[in-house]
Amino acid sequence: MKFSILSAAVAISLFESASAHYLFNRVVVDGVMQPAWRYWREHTNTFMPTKGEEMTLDSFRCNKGATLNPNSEVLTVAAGGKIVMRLSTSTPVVTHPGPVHIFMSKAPGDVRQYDGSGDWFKIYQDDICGNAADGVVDSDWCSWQKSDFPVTVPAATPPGDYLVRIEQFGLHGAHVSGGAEVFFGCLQVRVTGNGNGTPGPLVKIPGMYKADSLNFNKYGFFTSYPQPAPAVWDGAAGTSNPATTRSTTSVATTAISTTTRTTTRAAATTAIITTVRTTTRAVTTPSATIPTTTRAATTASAIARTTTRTAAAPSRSCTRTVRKYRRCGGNGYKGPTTCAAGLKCVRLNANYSRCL
Ligand SMILES: [Cu+2]
Repeated sequence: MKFSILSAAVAISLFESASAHYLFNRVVVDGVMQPAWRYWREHTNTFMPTKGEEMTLDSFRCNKGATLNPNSEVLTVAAGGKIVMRLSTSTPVVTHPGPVHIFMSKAPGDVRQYDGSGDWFKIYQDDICGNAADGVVDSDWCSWQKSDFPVTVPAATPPGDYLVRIEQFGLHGAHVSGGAEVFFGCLQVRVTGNGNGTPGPLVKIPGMYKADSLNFNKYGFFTSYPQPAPAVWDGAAGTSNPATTRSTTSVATTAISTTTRTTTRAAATTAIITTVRTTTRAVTTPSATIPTTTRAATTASAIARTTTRTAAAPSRSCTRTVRKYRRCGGNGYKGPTTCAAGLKCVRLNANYSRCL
């Protein structure tokens, strides 16, 4: 039964592809939605996703075409207070399965003059909120069909100007190497108060992800998502910097279930990635009842992850071809237009052509 549901999900997603993207450009203050781009670092990438090698460029900080604007506005928030980011009213909800992450980076002075080249730390992440025991489906992701993304600025955040960057992944194409889509943008925030914490672990953007860091096969059976580094700041002391590793190990106190999973994926290139993952989780402290700030210290959750490349990835070609049933043309489409070998780009209507 479950298997046929998953198969149906695969079939549906082949048709959904590029048709429903989204853009973060609103903020809700005291329940009132602000005008488009108010307090944001405005960019020119509209609702288009960023993928693969593009994640290694400076434009991965605040998106393509984002420029410093001395006339833009800065949102003032007290440390410990809440920020509510919202999607554009023309792209109102998240329609791709994947996690949400929110980062901050302190500006040396006025955030309107800061390019985001300093250190970043994570203040929020989510992944699976639905019942995952029988396998995760798209609607189990916390951000699925959501338009508002509230986050609490940790109370220990030192006062000053910050870029606050939200990102959401579309993992429907992430089974192909470099195929994960990222939707993101930066808010300009001034934190007040007298927080004296040491945020960390710290990462740089770009540098946080490689072109293939977000590879993930959502079409297999899975019950959890291996979040990429960095870990969420615990809101207290800083930690040493594990920015480039995805391995996290913490001590489990009362582990009662152990799952070992082995997945072998052939990527679009000839690279073969073998992933062995062991998850040990104590159920005596349901993580849902533990506040995010103390979770790292108290949940008995140990994840050890080992990734072994059995073949080096060949250099990627700049020309991408479009797979069967995927979009290849139509009004407003900016993606690749060449279909994979043996397929033709067939026009369905003025707005949509696909490879058949
Ligand atoms: Cu998409």
